[in-house]
Amino acid sequence: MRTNQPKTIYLSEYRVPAYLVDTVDLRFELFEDGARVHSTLSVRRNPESEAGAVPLELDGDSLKLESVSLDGVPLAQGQFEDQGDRLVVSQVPESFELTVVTWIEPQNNTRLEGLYKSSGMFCTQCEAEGFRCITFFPDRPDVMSRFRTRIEADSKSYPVLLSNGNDVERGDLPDGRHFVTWEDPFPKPCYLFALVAGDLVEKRDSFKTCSGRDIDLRMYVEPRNAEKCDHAMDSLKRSMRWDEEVYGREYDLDIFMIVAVDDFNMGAMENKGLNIFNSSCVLASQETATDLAFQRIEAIVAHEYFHNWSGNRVTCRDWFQLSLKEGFTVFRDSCFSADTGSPTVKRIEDVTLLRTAQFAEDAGPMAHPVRPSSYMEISNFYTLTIYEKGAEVVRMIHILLGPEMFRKGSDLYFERHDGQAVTTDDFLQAMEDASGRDLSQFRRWYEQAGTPVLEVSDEFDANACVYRLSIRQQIPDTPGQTNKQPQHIPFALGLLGNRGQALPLRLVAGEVDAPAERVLELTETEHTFEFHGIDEHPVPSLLRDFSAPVRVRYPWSREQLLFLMSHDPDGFNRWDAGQRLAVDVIQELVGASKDVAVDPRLVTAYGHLVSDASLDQALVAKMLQLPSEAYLIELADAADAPAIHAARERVVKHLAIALRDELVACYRRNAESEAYQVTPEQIARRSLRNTALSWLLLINDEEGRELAVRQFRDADNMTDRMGALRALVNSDYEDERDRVLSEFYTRFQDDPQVIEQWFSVQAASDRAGSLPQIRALLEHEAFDWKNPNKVRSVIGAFAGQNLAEFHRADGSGYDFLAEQVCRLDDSNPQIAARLVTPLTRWKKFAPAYGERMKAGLELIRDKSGLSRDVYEVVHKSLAD
Ligand code: B3K
Ligand code: ZN
Repeated sequence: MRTNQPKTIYLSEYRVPAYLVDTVDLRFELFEDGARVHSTLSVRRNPESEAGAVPLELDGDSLKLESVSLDGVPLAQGQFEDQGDRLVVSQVPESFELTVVTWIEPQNNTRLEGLYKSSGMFCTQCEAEGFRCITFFPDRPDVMSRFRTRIEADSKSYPVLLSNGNDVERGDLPDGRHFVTWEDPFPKPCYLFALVAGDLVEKRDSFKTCSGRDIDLRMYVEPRNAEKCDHAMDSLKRSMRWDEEVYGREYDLDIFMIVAVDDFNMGAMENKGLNIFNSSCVLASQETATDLAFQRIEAIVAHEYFHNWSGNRVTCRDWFQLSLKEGFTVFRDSCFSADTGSPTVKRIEDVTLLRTAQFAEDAGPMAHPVRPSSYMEISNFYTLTIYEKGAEVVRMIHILLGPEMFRKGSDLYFERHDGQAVTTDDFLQAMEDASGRDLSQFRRWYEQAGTPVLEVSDEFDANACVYRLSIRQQIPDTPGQTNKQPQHIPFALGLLGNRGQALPLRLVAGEVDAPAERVLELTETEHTFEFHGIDEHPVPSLLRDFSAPVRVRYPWSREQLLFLMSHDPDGFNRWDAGQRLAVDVIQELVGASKDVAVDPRLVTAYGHLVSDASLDQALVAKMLQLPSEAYLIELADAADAPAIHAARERVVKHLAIALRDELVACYRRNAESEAYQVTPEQIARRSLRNTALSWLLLINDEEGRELAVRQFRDADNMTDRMGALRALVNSDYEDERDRVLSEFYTRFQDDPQVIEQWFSVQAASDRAGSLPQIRALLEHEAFDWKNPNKVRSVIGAFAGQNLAEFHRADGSGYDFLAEQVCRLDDSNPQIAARLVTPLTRWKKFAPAYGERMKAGLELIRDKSGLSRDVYEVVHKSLAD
């Protein structure tokens, strides 16, 4: 057991850097057995620091120091101290040049932080603290420097040598080697540094900016992926245009490059002018990528591109401010996706993720504010709270200020802070200054963790024609935070009359031209609003378009929900009413005897959705997806995952039996005839037919089986092929399951991104993903422990989606996960720490499960040499 507890870092201890680095001159000598990094820094004392003539301290991690010199003079032992994670030079002048030479071993770097090798190429990942694995440096985002980078490598194996900025020099060297020098004119923090060296093909395109400059767009991929770049390139150009039109932001360098890398810890990275992507988040073709993948790629390409302004030109002062760039950029990419596809569907997808996973995080042991005040390992704080809740917080500012004032605020923010490293407070200040609005109470969204709960009650006074709505907010305690103050919440609502008509919302009697929708601003613990001139008991449509990241409690009757499902003019709330109804019906059946019937009204409502082709099919496709098991668990008090799984499956089967003919008709109506395109209409059609298929297979329908087998064989795109595969894998047709799985593997075995999907469709299935089957997948020839995507597609999918199997009463799923986390902790702590997440939720489950989950955490806790990443997650989860 580890005795050395990792240190906690506090926001309150932030001090400006004692030294600044104006320029960095790097020279990389890349070899097969390692790399030598020569780094020359021009350093000067920070005039804003009160520290004075203190020793210079540079961060380092896993470096072999070869030499240090100051102003060209080698330092002798005693003039500097190599403390492993720190290089200290005790006597330094006010300004000087420091040259440090280090030796590193990218080929043995399995953590995938710093410089490492992936399928034969060199690449980097420096955010948050990876640059210190390359050379000694003040590795903090408020030190911004101009970088010049020379890369030297073997010409044959590494013909392509890339770094940030513009290539200013290239040439040959002795022994079949060559070099390229890159210069980035924009000062940047070292976390945005990037280097790539490999044998890659280049795909080129160009973009003319709003001011008429031509930008060279380049994608670099392995030769076998050359045909999978079009969608990302197209998404990039659309993002560039959108950021000009919506935010007035023009691209700044002359080149923009994207590189695809197979081994990557996350989705992608916004390095200045040289974005590096996980292959699965950038490569796509009709035959190999699903609609979901196409959409994800578009969103991630946009996200990384948008960071060029929200993140790179204006960056974070320290890592507590991470949501400054991440929340804002997620908000930006989400608006971009809404503008290019269906806004309602995009909103539904965002809210589904938020309510399922972020709310769970907010209610768990790792809950933290959007601007945390402490951490042990910053990699653990790239969370749904920082990203998704952070985006919701920016979205609320957009709602409160309105689009014009918001744009004024963002213009001011970019203009005021261009080239600076700033805080979330600076962002809010710019929004306040531009709009004249007071956001002081709103700041609590950044400071208080936990999901606010709004208890809504109402009464109708028929005599006075007044409808009263009372809203009480309460923010639950979270680790280290109690007695929270009320937050400033924009609450959008409408009222519907009993014919479905929208009622005018008169806040004072006799108000003329009252709107049918209002955004109420909640600032107190309790408010009561009176709506006048209402002559019937209305049905409230609350929190329209999910105007705030909160839980709303209101005692809707099933009749009211059915009514809202078909009448609410707010598409999001129509969907949400359907979800609430389905949740209510499923919850009633959890652990109940077979005598408790499935509410027939659900069948009627779903029958209408399946059959009425005049409805918005994109919305219908979403409405037909029943609430996920993960969401049902999140809503439960003492969750019993297998019982929830059984109840949910019972409802789907009931619907499928009752609507069998309608499902077949829906399938046939949505059969594809036109050429494949990723449009909202086509996506909806494919989604509908594949939902119909999966329901039919769940009830062992013979016609369904035939349709699925035919679709699997004949599909001209991965969405349909995968839809059929998934339906068959999750059916009781065992022979077909095995046959299609092996046919699929044979066909796509050379494509790692497709094989990831093949792994996860099995690992997420209660039919194909029992524990022995999961163990067999880990032994499969295509499985690779060093590849995070493979690890996620088997272990992550099992523990995150195959909930009935993972939560087996004997605890074997938990022990299995603990075992894999311990194994991965030695090679890749970031991935290991992520995989622990399902176990951290142990308090959410019925004690019989929770206690065993806790035992799994204890197994991990007792492993020797635990990484800081896993240490933090496990210890916080076990704390009382
Ligand atoms: N900024 C990166 C995330 C880096 C994560 C480091 N552990 C990707 C993004 O959010 O755009
Ligand atoms: Zn980001």
